[in-house]
Amino acid sequence: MKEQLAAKFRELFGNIEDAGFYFSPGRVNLIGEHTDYNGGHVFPCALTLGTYGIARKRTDRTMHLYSMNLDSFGVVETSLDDLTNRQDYGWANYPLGVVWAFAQRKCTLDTGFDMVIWGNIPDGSGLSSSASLEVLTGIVLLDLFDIHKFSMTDLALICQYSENNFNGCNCGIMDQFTVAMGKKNNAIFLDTATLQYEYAPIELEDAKIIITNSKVKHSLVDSKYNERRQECAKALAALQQELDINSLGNLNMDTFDKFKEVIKDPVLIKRAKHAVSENQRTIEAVKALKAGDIARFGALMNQSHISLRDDYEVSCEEIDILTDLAWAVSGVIGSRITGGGFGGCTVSIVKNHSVDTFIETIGKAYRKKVGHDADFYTVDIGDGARKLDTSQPFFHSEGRD
Ligand code: GAF
Repeated sequence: MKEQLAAKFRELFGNIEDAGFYFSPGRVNLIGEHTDYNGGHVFPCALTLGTYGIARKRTDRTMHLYSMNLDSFGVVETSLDDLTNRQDYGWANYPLGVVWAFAQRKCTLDTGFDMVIWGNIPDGSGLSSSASLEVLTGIVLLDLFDIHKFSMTDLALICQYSENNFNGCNCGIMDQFTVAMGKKNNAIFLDTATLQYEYAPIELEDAKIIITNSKVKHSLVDSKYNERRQECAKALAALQQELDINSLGNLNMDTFDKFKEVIKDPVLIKRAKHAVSENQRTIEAVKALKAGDIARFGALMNQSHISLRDDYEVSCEEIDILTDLAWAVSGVIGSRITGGGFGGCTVSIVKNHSVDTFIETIGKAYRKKVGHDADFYTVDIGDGARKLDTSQPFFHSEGRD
C-alpha cells in the first residue's frame, strides 16, 4: 500500500522528492472507559493499524488534501485564509482542524501543503481513526514547518482541542494522547487529571488480545457522547455542594455511596457511579496486571462492560451479543466494549489455545443473530505517531511507472 500511496501522491502532485512520509496509529483501550473527561485513569495502547500520510510543503497558501479511502471527496482544496469547518470537506475537516488549532496556539503556517493519506483502521470501528488522522497532521506540520515548540503531549492536547472546537466532539484526551505517545508492546497507564503516565509492558505469554468489530455504528454517536459528558458535569456539580472535589475521579466508591443522594436524578447517579467505579477498576486492573494476576484483570474488564452497559448505557444490542458470546467461551479471560460506544468493537483477552474456537464460535453465532459478519483482529501493540523512512526505492522517481 505504501507504493500505491507514493504513486498517488506523484499522480496528483508531481514531484515527491522533497515530501515526507508519516504514520500515526489507531488505539484500543483495555480498561478505563469514559473516565478521561472525568479526571480518571485510562489504560489504552496504540495499534500497528493506523493512518499513513505523504505530505509536502507548497509555496502558496493553498492546502490540497486527498484520502485514498474516501476517493469520492476528490482532492479537497482550501486555503490558510479560510480555516472553516465545511460539511462538504468531510474527512478533511480533521486535518484542517489541526491547522486551525495550531493557529490558535500562535503557530500560523506561512505556506500551505499537499497531503495524501491512506489508513487501515476499519471505518466506524471506534479504534480512533479521527485521533489518528489529527495526530498524523500534527506530526506532518511539526516536521514540514520545522516547529519545535510543542512536545508530543502538547500535540495531543492541540489535536484534542481541534476535535472539541473545530469538529464538535467534546472528547477527552485518551485517544490523541495514546496515538501520540504509544509504545510497542506497552499499554499507557494515564492519569487524565495530571497527564502523568507510565508505560506498562503487556507480556501475555499464553494469551492474545483480540478486537472484535461488530461492524455497527449507531447514529448520533457524537451527540450521545456529549450528552454523557454533560450528565457527568451535572452530577459533579451536585456533589460539589457537599464535597471539595475537582472531578469524579477524585472519589472512591465509599465516599460516592455516602454522598450520591445529593445528585437526586437517578440517571445522573448511574452515570457518576460508572465514572467513579470505572476509575477504581482501572487502577486495580493495572495493579493486578503488574502482579501477574491476569484473571483479576479479565474479571475487571467484564465488570467494566457491565457498568458501561447498565449504568453508563453506551453499549448496544450487537455489542452485548458479542460480550455474552465471549464470556461463554472457555479460555476467555475478559471481554468488554472498547472506545466511545454505541457500536464499534469489543476487546477480549483470550488464551492462545482458545483463539480459534473464539473466532469460529462467536463468528457463527453473531452472523446468525445479527445477520452479518463480525471481524476479528489480533492486537499488535505498536509505537506512537512518527516520521517514516523515505530512503526506500518506492518513494523515489525510479519507482515511477
Ligand atoms: C472516545 C473519546 F474520544 C475518548 O476521549 C474517550 O472518552 C472514549 O470515547 C471513552 O472512553 O474514544
